[in-house]
Amino acid sequence: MRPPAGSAAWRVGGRDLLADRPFLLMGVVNVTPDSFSDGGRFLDPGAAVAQAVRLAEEGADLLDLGAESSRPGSDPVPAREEWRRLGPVLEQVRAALPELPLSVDTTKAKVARRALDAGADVVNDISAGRLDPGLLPLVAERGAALVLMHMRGVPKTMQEAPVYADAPAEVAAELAERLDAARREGVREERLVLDPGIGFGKRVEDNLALLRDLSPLLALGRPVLVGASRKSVVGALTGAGVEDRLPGTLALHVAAFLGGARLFRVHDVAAHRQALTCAAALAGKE
Ligand code: HH2
Repeated sequence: MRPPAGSAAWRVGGRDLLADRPFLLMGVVNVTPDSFSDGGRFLDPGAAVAQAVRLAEEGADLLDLGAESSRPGSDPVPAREEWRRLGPVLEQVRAALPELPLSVDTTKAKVARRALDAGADVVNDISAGRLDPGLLPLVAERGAALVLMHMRGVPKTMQEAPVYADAPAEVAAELAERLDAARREGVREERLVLDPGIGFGKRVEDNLALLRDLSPLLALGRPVLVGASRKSVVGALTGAGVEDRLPGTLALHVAAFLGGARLFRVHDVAAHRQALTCAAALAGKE
């Protein structure tokens, strides 16, 4: 029998990271020239490592390192270039923060393999194993943890004409199919997390519908991760520029937490720790 929605364990390495915490904060470190909010800021490995240490000090439970932007309209980066950016940063972050779980944001098995060799614990795949058939078998073989994120199509074209009649139900149905694919390839149930992919081929109303009703996703029995940090949905609702979207981000993430999400991919760790700690107390979820 499946555990009740929202109470599932998430095993990363030898630990259940959700065992004694109401929520987990995944701090974002983008080693890219073109990410929508922090592109170019941490391209230098030293700056990226300093940012990782800063986010850990602010209370990140794990870090997500990415070297390929997935903003709408972006082109894919060859694996060799992705690893050239990511490799040195991952190695230095692993050395500087030996205990902290590290996730690598990639769709490519080649990059994921090298990252796991260099000490990463989690693969965060925005394509949920669709873009590279080698990714799910690799994760299974290595016993890594895995985030399966929902996206229709690819970043280059995903915002061209997104259409949903019922985003929560459709996203859950499409992720259920990816969850089955991961299980079929041998990824262990307790290693898996699901993510509705806020901003990935969705209109503002679709993003709001997903954040408002996570129940179809939670019914799949795995913990849910949400990443609305600084995204265009906040800009569309408020007119705020990318650097000024923290208040809107916090509102969306608190709502998602109260709706059952347990993991949050964020650029601003300290502010989220304060907001979600208060929300957890309010909801009796400490
Ligand atoms: N969003 C982005 C990248 N990776 N992974 C998951 N699981 N969920 C998300 O919502 C998600 C993600 C996009 O944000 P960012 O990394 O800040 O920008 P860019 O893709 O431009 O590098």
